[in-house]
Amino acid sequence: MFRQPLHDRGVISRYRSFLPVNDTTPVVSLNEGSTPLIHSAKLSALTGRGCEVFIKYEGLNPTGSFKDRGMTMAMSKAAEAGKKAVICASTGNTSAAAAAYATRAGMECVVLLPAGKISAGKLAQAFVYGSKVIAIDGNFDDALDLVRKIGERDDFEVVNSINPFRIEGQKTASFEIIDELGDAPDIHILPVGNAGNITAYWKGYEEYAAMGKATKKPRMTGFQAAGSAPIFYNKVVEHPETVATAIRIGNPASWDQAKAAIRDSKGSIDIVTDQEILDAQAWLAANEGIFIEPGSAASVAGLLKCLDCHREPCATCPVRGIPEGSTLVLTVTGHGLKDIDAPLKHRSFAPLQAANSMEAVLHTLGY
Ligand code: AN7
Repeated sequence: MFRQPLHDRGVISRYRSFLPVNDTTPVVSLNEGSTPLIHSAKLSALTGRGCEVFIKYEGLNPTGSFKDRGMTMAMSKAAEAGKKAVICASTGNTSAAAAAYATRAGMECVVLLPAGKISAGKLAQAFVYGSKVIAIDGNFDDALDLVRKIGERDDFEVVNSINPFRIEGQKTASFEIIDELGDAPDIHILPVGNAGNITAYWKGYEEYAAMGKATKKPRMTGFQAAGSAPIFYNKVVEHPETVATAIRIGNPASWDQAKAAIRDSKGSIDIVTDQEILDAQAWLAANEGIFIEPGSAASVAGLLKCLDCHREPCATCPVRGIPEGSTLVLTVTGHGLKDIDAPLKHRSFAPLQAANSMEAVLHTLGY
């Protein structure tokens, strides 16, 4: 029986022929990808009409988010080019991935973060993986502007998703979904921030379909946080705000590509409120045992919103009017443990109190 070498199990190894690498590219990997595609019986039932809903759980990547898929490519190509240092702006997950993969590659990593707007878990990751962390007095969009300028120098390779190799790596998520389902889904729902991921997924779906590996392509359906929804409102948001700090972005780098993906796939873009995001996060954890961060919950919140919607007809709705038996995939992009403050702040989770005895514990439980 063929066994893949232990040291070579990431997305570059799995999808080498679909990626811009060659035999001399040093592969920088943490065995990312191959994340679970989990069937949700409850969401399927809620959707009705024999539809099947699957959750692509990207929080199970090595640094806890989908960013690892793009980072293995960006870092491998930076290593191939002989770069010694990388830089990125981040709402927290890109910086976590960049920090880990740069360490793996033996490179220096500099991350620019919006001060005070990064979850503690993600900030801790940037530090413990050994990157240089700079908090700027501005938001993510300001940080990305700075990174673009610094990237014009030769010293640093930019590893934000304006680096095309990031998109290449991230498109492998679509390949995995098609490989597992045997075809593309009818609808793909995902959160949108800087819009690199929706761009990458669409690229993956298009490429696999062009190669005959899928008979169809899904409608790409993005959800932004209501306070940070530039694509939905078709206008830069100067001061984006949302509890979902991962997608607190007012001027997405891949804006045009995201619009093209939505247009070409007959998809849509819509918004969800912070309350809908937090409710969806709680719902998925309590109903399906999947704990995701608030930014990720935008996709689940979006589906729940559409199922509950009574606007008729609703131009942006990805769900109503879909044919019976459709397949939906929701990407949930980051692990819930990344940001435990958000759910703890918005709901009280005080433990029941009991004395240190079996009788007291049973009594507290009402037995
Ligand atoms: C959990 O880390 O932009 O639309 O700097 O962390 O591809 O930007 C994170 C984005 C969704 C949005 N879910 O993806 C960053 C950053 C989570 C995220 C998104 C992000 P894009």
